[in-house]
Amino acid sequence: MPVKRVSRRVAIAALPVALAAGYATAQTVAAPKPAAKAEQLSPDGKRYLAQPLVTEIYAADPSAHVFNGKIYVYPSHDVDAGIPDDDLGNQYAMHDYRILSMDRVGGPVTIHPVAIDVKDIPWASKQTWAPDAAYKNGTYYLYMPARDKQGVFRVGVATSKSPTGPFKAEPEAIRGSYSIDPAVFTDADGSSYMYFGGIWGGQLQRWATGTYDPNGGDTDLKQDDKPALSPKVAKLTADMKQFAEAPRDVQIVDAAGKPILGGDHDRRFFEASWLFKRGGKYYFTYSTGDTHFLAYGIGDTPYGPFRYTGRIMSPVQGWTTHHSIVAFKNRWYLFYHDTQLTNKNHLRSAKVTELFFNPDGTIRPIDPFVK
Ligand code: FUB
Repeated sequence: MPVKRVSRRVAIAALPVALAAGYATAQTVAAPKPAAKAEQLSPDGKRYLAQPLVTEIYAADPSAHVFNGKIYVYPSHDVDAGIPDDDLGNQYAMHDYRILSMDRVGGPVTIHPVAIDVKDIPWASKQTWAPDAAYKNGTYYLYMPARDKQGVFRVGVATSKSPTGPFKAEPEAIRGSYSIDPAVFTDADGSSYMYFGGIWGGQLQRWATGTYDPNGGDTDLKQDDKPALSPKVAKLTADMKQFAEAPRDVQIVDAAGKPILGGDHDRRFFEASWLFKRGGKYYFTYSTGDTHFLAYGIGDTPYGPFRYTGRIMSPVQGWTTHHSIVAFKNRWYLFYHDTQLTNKNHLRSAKVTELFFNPDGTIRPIDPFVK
């Protein structure tokens, strides 16, 4: 999640003072109130559709799940390490995870204490990026991408008896894991699958040949007339801690069944995989990265192929766009982030809005700004 081709960088606002603080205990904060009129406008004069879930910390890449009748959001915990923007994403210098929970959308949100810090992840060195979580047989699993000691992104797992941690990390990253943005989906038969990958700062292009090539930085840029680099999927072992198979390509195809090409930046996969099931169909959703769309394809199995179907959300404020989609009390919700509070690409706030489907199962696209 680098900053090449930044097209919408905007002025820097003052940071809320409370944001630097960590909390030793959980903190419940009031439901987001409508901000003052001036605050509701983006730097280019647009009015935000939703307000940040919390303003006490920065929370990005929100992976939402329903556990025990509540919504738990597993975000990246954005911090400002004072690192200037670069193409490798070093400015995204997160080092721990804080979990959010709520009894209802629009109600108070609890910010839980640090669930795990990078210093307690034996294999990791830095950059705890977009996580996801899962539950099985009384245990909660936190899936965490981070750079290993050699600087290569891997995905590891940590466990807890509580959805909010503290989590204990496995000593090693998941064998055969690489790149970023894990999303774990559990099907009705109890099988769980991890979707992952992200190009550019997420290093997926360095794995194009199947092994890590530290000089493989431009692979995706040579793909214009070839199938785009694919996100990956692997079934998880019964204990949820390893891949049960070698990762496979997630195929995203056009209406004719042909792979989306690398040059098709409006539709090709960049990062931020998510998968949900509705009406017997599997929806693979993702970010197109440099074109800033949340997009989706629909398939008949968890492995795909997924036929590109359209956009979920048009560009938010900020360079990155990332999301999750969850059903709760007979409604569907899109969790996403933007940079409303800071105008800095690496200091983001999680938001939520309701998601609606058309009778044919397609998604009604969302504009993050109110007209
Ligand atoms: O938060 C760091 C990275 O930014 C994530 O891994 C990407 O999906 C992007 O949101």
